[in-house]
Amino acid sequence: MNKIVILTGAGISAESGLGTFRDEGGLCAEHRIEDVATPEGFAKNPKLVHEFYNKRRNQAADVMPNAAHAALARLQKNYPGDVVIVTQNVDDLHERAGASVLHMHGALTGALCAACDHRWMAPPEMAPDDVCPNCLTQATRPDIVWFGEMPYEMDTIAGHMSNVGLFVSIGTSGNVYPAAGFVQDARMIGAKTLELNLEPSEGASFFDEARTGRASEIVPAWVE
Ligand code: BV8
Repeated sequence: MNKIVILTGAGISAESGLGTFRDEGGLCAEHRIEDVATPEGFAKNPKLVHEFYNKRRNQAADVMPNAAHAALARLQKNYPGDVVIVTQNVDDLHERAGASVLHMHGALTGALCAACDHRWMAPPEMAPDDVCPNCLTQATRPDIVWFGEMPYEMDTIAGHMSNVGLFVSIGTSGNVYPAAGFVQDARMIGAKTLELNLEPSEGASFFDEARTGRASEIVPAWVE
């Protein structure tokens, strides 16, 4: 019971300039989730989905990690092996701040072949007629976990959660499962739970403590 497990969502990257999903004018306002973040949507219109992720991949490459990403990387360095960061985000801002992170919903920097499961670094622009460098099939897709697909790293996450002493949720609305259920798993084994968010999330009532504010302010304050 000695691990700090931190779950982050789109809100931690908002102040770096990346859109969240459900806030005013967010990604959900631009596209229906069914059209751009499901396997069915990709099958129906792979060009639209590639364009959606190409735009986000290039936006993420153009922005910088903020003070919240930096504070979590510092915390991880100060407590080697005891601070686990699990992110729902598909940007690479945690890594670029120097943290190691588990991407449970995949990553914009990844490309995947649906035919042979080969993974490689995604080019800035992906297109439906791209060919897998391994099996040469035109079955490439962004290495992203869409709705209805099994999130990545679930066994590793469960292993860390079985030793969690403090669960911290940062910048997530608590709408998407199984991530939104982690706080209840933490409570079940007696961990302390803390929410750091701009406003109370859907799961706010499950947290022992909640601090509201902008991540770039309240996360460094909490880490210090
Ligand atoms: C699965 C990749 C099973 C795509 C994403 C149980 C109950 C109900 C539904 C389900 C359930 N179990 C499964 C489901 C279905 C579904 C689901 O949860 N649906 C919801 C909508 C009801 N879940 C799934 O399909 C998952 N798969 O369970 O598979 C299975 C089992 C066996 C075999 C096969 C399958 C897969 C879910 C993953 C979907 N992919 N992302 C992409 O990124 O394009 S989810 C997507 O939403 C992103 O990852 C995003 O991170 C995530 C969550 O959103 P948030 O990060 O919370 O962002 P949001 O905008 O909502 O909130 C931002 C927050 O930040 C706000 O609270 C705001 O106040 C705050 N904020 C804003 N600015 C700041 C700030 N905070 C601090 N500072 C600021 N400056």
